[in-house]
Amino acid sequence: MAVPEVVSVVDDNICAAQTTQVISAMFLLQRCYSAGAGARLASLRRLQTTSIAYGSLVPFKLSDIGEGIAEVQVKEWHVKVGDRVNQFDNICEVQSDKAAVSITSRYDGVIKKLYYNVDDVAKVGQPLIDIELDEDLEGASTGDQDSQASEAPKTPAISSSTPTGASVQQNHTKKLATPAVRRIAMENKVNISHVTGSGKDGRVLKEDVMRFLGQITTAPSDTSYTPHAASTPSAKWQPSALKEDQIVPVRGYTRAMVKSMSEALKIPHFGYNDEINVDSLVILRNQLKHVGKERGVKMSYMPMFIKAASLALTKFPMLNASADEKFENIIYKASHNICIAMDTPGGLVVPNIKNCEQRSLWEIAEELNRLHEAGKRQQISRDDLIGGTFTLSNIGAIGGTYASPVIFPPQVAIGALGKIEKLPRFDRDGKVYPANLVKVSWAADHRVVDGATMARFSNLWKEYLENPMIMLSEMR
Ligand code: CAO
Repeated sequence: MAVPEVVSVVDDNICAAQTTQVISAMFLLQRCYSAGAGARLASLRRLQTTSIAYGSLVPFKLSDIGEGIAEVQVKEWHVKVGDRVNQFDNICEVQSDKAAVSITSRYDGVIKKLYYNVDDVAKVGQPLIDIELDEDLEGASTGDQDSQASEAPKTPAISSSTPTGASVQQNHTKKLATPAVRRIAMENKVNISHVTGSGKDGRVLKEDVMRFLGQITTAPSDTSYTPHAASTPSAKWQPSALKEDQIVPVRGYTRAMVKSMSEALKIPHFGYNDEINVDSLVILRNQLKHVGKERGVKMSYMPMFIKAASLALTKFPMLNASADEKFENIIYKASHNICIAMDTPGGLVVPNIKNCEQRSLWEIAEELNRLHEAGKRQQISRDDLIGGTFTLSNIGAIGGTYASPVIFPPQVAIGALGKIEKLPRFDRDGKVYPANLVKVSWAADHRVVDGATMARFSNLWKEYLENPMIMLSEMR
């Protein structure tokens, strides 16, 4: 059972971002507008920028997308040679080993060349397309990454017929926004200084302007990235037998799995299994399920497994821990950020529910519902993916009894749950009855956790689940 690290990536080219690509712009800004970078970029603009004249051919490069990613796979082109594109138009979908991302144009012009075919690997820093520009771009660079990422303060000329023209122009220079966003604001006669920016350092994004205009009603998406349904083998699976060998490049989530699971294999795993009688839990869950319907919260067994784990972790902090790089210190984490292995249309994703130690069952259920829905739409935010401290994998939602879960580095423990099933067991009077049972398979890093500790932790977790009253009595 593999639980790969899956984190989001973004692309600088999404400077002219679509509504759903806000985070891309935010990441860009984070890099471009950090204190030191600002001055550096300003000087870069002065020294390196060129005025690109109407009809100039601009290579549109794949900028640094962070997270140490050097290449991406081109999944789909939305344009072909000869197509006219405007800023914000979707150019293509790319997939790194961590996430799928849309690339949008930051220029108006005509596509002159596509450098890659679908499924080719595109290198960061290399051109994706050539665009023949519609107009002069004072201050635009011919593809230099920093200049491209920098914000040339090219405020469009304001018509004197605009009543507030002068003040608008003045205010426009105060707010952080890309030229493209400024242009949208200007075209819609929006004073950008009146728009609340949801980007880094209050930067105004396209969606902020659209929200200001009432064209969208969603709240600013703070950390969401724009993943798209990654094409997985299951999505393309054809039930016909292969007539010849097929070569499938290792891409997307599989690549992330290769990395994190290779890392995980350095960990000496200790396994421990047990059986939990969930008769009482089944009754409790059925009751809460009905309450949940009224509250609009789906209460499955998972929130109970999670809360019980958090309560048990309070007494066994060494299982909610990670070692430092040289393995000289073990850090016991105060927060119980419990990761949930999630089967999504894009593959396995492992978001975490933050601070489970402070959350009620309902709050955990709400978070799980939110993540589950986001997972189905491939819209789990980066924040939800980072900072996990312990993992539970409910493979039993699909089937199975026991598993051999693989620790999700740098964590030190993981538990996998099998399917809850009715099996004959003895009651206290020695009579056979149909018991509700679930098997748990734990794995722990044997450098940090010994077998006895794992067993004691599991016993406590089991006690909470077999006697939910004890669990409830220990909740704050
Ligand atoms: N045994 C029996 N029934 C189960 C169950 C289990 N282990 N887990 C879930 N169910 C039931 C739920 O209670 C729910 O029942 P109702 O329809 O009566 O409410 C139903 O199955 C559907 O549950 P769910 O899957 O929608 O919700 P969940 O909160 O239990 O689980 C999630 C959410 C995301 C953990 C799960 O959907 C999932 O993706 N599991 C797969 C994890 C995985 O792939 N692990 C492998 C990782 S390594 O490659």
